[in-house]
Amino acid sequence: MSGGKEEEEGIPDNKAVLRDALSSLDIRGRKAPATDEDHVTHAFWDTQPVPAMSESTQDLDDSEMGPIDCRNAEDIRKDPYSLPASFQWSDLNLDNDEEVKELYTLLHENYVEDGDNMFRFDYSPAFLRWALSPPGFKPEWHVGVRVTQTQKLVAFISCTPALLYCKGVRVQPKPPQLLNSASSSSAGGGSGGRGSGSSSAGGASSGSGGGGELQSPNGDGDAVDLDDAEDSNVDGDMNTVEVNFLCVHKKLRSKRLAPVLIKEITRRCNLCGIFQAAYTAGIVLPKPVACCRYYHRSLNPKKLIEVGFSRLAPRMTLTRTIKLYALPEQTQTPGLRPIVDADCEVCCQKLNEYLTRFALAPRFTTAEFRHWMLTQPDVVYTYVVEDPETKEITDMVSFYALPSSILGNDKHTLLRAAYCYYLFANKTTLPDLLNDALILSKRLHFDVFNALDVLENDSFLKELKFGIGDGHLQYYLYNWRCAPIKSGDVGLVLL
Ligand code: MYA
Repeated sequence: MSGGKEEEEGIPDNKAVLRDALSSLDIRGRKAPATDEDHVTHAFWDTQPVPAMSESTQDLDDSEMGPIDCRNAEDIRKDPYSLPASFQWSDLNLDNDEEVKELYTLLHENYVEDGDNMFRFDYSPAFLRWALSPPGFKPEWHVGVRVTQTQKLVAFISCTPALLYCKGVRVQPKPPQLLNSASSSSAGGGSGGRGSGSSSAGGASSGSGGGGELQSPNGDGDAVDLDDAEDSNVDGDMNTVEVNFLCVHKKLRSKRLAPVLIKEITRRCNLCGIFQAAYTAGIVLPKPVACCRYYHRSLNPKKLIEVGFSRLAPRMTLTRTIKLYALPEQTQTPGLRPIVDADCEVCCQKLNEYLTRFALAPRFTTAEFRHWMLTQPDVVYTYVVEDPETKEITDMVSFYALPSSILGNDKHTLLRAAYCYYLFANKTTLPDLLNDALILSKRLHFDVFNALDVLENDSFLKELKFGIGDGHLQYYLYNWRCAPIKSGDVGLVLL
């Protein structure tokens, strides 16, 4: 290792690494060349239990849906994957403020940027602690990589437990008796080879399984037993995880560190009997289960234009634009108020019930609901509508706070964005409910309100003057084969 800036930063000084990082950054800054994605090879993903890009999943019926690769926790390697020399694994303890700060700094400097490298997500320390510590979380699922000599945190991946349903079927490993009779497909889990395909798929939805500790999936593609959801995770016994915050320091990019992180977290989940996962990414990998779009509603158009987030529409002046996006001071729905702890049980039931309408959606226990929905300033905000006469909670809307650093702007450094999270509306119309969410976010000084075209969000986007974003968000399921899902049938929102 030589002296200079890199050493001060605690990262080995390696010109080739730096050159790789810069060239890959350069590429990320531009649109990917037009290419037939079906024929791109993926040295890592082609070894994983995910459908190949070339695999046609369009016509899969529900009986063919299910795990791609079936293994037992006992067959999983006990030792961590090897890291390149001079790096070591390091689980982050998020009870420790210093370690949260380290994660914050890694992501603040190296996490997701837009295609033009103008904005970078700036998840706050409080947000990260919230996002990574729901009921049933495991510290060993906060996987860090440090430079051994300096102990600098240079890479990270995490997952949190979740209960997910896909087309009425619980996303989980194949029940034991089906597993025993499964074909000898042994791919995935990071050790190479692809599952043999339909021979091992479909077990979970056959309706013939069940027994043992794994509950029989509800294979009717219709109603879902919510008691099942309640029971399943009281003690953290979840069957799926949501993977997030994969990040490699810019100076260590393109060195195939990401596959090692993914294999290691997969191994750790497999050892807990978890073989399926959900994740989202801006890029196309084998193989998206759904492709969603972000929409943006200007709250502070002047600032959004100044920082290059939006442009003045043709023939529009700034004054007219400000007027176009102006909102009332006060919310309009009678009975709208912040959620309180006592609302959680009934709201959780109503949200779970609402989520059964969607092909891919989670179910929450009351404890999880409390964690994810109770308002924490600058992290997450939830409001309910209480009928002024009956006192019944009829509707709920929530949004989370995810600012972005503004890169290279002299006047502004932070873009304050609210993101639409979970909601249900039994009485108020979605446009009315979301209009109030816009008013509340404006009052909380957010600059923009973002929403995906998931859930029934499509029903308010146009009316409330959302504009379509330029990126896509791909949804993925690991080790789960199923037909593609339309964005409006997605009921899952990842942070
Ligand atoms: S999405 C957010 C991802 N993070 C960022 O975009 C932050 C900025 N970028 C970076 O930090 C790096 O560029 C990353 C890649 C770390 C993304 N998801 O090490 P490499 C594949 C999955 O040389 P680097 C989120 O957090 C790529 O196709 N794979 O590349 C969800 C190639 O494989 P292949 C990705 O640029 C994460 C290989 O990595 C992604 O230095 C879900 C290249 O590796 C990506 N976003 O580092 C993870 N980007 O050759 C999957 C690149 O095959 C979870 N790659 O094409 C799977 C389930 C695990 C649990 C299972 C439990 C049962």
